[in-house]
Amino acid sequence: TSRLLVQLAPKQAAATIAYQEMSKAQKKASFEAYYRQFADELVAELSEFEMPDEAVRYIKRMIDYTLPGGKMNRGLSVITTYSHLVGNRPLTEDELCKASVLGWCVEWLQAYFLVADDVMDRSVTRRDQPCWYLNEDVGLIAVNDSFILESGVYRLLKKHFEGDAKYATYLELFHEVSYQTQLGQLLDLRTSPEGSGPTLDNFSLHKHHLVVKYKTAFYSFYLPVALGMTMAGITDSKLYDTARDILVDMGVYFQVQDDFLDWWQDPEVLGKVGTDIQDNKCSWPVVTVLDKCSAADRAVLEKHYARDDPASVEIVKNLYRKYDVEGVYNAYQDKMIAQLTARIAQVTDLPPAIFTDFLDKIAYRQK
Ligand code: GPP
Ligand code: MG
Ligand code: MG
Ligand code: MG
Repeated sequence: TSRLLVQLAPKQAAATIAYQEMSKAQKKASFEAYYRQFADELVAELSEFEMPDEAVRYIKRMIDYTLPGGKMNRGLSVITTYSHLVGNRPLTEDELCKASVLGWCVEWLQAYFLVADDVMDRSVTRRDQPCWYLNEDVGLIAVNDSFILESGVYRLLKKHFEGDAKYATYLELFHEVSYQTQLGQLLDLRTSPEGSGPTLDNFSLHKHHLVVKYKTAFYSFYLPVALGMTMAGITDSKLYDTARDILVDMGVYFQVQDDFLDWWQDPEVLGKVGTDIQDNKCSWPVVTVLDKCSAADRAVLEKHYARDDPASVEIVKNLYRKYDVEGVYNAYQDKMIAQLTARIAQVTDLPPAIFTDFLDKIAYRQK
């Protein structure tokens, strides 16, 4: 710590920070401090858009409500990736700032998705508080707010990278990954049409894999690493392919966890109330049961899945217990972690720690 403080002290000189030597809490605190700076930058420039005070206050309140409070794994991974790629030497203040901009852009993108997703999923809570759209004066304005959050990504990129040789690559990455996520969200929603009752014939492990690969894996896992790689000056597309192959599968594992925790975990711990059963989602527990259940139990699911009624939800959960979804899940986790670890061990052209760090953050997670 003393070394860190000494290095941070002289503001004029290129201050250096041994990022890998910082504790988890220090990394988080540093990243959070940048949040205030970037949020304030976005709020400050609203005057250039002739926004009245009331609108400025609304936007500030909206971003302060929807951005902080998450685990920030995605954002932090940009910095970790970059740090590994430069050989874990101390980062300059400029490098740390740039990597933090990119990290917060991922968090801004995520806030945009989550605000919109909670409207579409009719969710109730997120990160231990009511979903943004449920605020009394918000409602469907949240749709436009999600667009404003998306624009935050491009405002921050413009402010910090316009003129930078990598600016176009950053833009391209955010555009590509956003489109993939929107396509995944389309599959998610079309596989669980509202008011139709269950659509079990559309559900399968294969369909589930496709949905989660697109709606979650690219933006949550590939994007942060690809940004760190771009910032480090990597241009060889083969290296991006290597990273994508591993990270997409890690992202699928992550969304399987999300689906499992949706019914299994205490909402107090999870910070959100699960709605997948009521929402007719093609989620991992239901496709796992469908894969092996009797015709009679399939008929029970036909009757009780996708019903917004606590008794029906309980009947579905009892089937999850009957078919030992928890046991299947535990075995799945062991298998995925072993497989990913083995694949990471074979990576020779990128620092394997990029991937092991990310995997360590999510392995056996409880929330
Ligand atoms: C998570 O699915 C998927 C997203 C957040 C992508 C949303 C994409 C858009 C284009 C809006 P989920 O609904 O299972 O997440 P959670 O359980 O956190 O609600
Ligand atoms: Mg949701
Ligand atoms: Mg959703
Ligand atoms: Mg979910």
